[in-house]
Amino acid sequence: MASAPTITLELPEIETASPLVVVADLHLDVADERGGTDFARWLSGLQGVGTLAILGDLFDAWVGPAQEQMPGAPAVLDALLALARRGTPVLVVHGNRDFLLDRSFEARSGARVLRDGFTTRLADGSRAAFVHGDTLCTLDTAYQRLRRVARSRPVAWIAPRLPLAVGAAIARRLRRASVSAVARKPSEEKSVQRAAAQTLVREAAVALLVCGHVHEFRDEELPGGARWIVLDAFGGARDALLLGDRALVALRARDLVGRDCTRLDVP
Ligand SMILES: [Mn+2]
Repeated sequence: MASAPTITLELPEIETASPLVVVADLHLDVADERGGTDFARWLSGLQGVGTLAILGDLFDAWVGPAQEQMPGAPAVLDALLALARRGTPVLVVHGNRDFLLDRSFEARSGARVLRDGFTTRLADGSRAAFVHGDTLCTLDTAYQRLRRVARSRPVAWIAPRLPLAVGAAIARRLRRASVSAVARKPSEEKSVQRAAAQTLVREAAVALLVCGHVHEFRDEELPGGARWIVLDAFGGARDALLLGDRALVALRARDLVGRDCTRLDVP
């Protein structure tokens, strides 16, 4: 078996308020005027959420600030901003499709962007780490190479300078490529690796690791006793995680709408 390269992540410790609600992999298509409306409605239906964390691939493609002007973007950006103004801080972790979300997005949405993920102390005093999950695909060396190039300085420099037409064209091509990528289940080799999850848990000294990326729920114990949860893509059967003062519940995101999330915190 090929040896897995070590990927060093920057996981700052962020203060979060309980209940912490976590979702991932929305893959919103903002080229479509209605591409963000369901999610925007979901955001405006949230009540009693202490902190909302979105673990990457919020957008199916994001090539820079020019995309803020695309037809479906304002609905999403406005709804994020409204939630933040209602007193729920929003954390957005970069996914492999929207790693160019930057300060311009932060200013427009009121959300805080975290490049690699973050750690936090949960209400019971234990520590947890939250990442997108692509960095756990350590056996997919071609992807990890691409990831390094995509996140290099030249790319970060050019992205905010792209005019809308160019940005939209690049996003369109990425999106076309991704339709098949989302439908196709990754092979075991290209998927998230238990060994990588175990390494992350040990290095970050956490008892819980939560990620998305592979769009398939799992909840398992890692050697050493830490818990590893992978969320379904948004719209799936277990696409949200609620971490409250008393309980950790995996549930359907749409079941949170219109309910006081502090009351869902039951063991
Ligand atoms: Mn992904």
